[in-house]
Amino acid sequence: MGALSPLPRLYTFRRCPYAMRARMALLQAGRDFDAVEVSLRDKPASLLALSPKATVPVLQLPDGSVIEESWDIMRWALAEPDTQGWWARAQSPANLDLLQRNDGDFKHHLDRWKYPQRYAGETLAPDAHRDQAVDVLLRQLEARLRDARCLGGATSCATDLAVMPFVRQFASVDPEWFATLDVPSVRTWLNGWLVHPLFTACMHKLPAEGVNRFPPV
Ligand SMILES: N[C@@H](CCC(=O)N[C@@H](CS)C(=O)NCC(=O)O)C(=O)O
Repeated sequence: MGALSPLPRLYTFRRCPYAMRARMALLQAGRDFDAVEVSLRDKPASLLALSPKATVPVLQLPDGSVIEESWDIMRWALAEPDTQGWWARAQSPANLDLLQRNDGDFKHHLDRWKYPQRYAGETLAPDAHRDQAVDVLLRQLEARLRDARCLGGATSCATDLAVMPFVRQFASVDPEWFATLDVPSVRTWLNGWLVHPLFTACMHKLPAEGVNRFPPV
């Protein structure tokens, strides 16, 4: 009997939105993978050796190569073969613009609203960051989702997976306030994702130690 070939290994952190998008992409593509749950306060030496910048997620492939950015992990998982078009649909200029807004200005304002103590001394008050976050991303999402069920149109795509964990985080800072915000289509989209099998599967709780097979959907 030949030796079993090793699986890709994902260094991940359950609550990290970048790691969530990578896990959902791997699960959607049906890629089997091992996972290491990383403590961000005590990163394992194996992660630091692979990736000195030491952010999660990081994917180590069986040939030894290392992918250090969540969007690149999504590309690896989804692009070849892209049988269901999840990657292709995410390449439209409008969707790449949403991704850039999400990872850029939205994330900037989200952090300053969610963790005001980390950004004491900034000129804008936390609520002003909250409102900026709405303007830079949620209004665009609302306009898109008013006309289509998801960001891939009728079927989801990598953009849905990439953006959803951050909108979830935004909504959970002050759920009562979010419930009153005039973005009903975004709320419907988010609520659909929160119970989606890909999302619930990606939130599987790994043991704190060791290399563990990540359960498929
Ligand atoms: N651009 C990176 C960002 C990843 C990132 O910033 N992840 C956070 C966790 S959510 C992290 O690892 N931070 C490093 C730390 O907290 O030490 C990606 O897309 O993968």
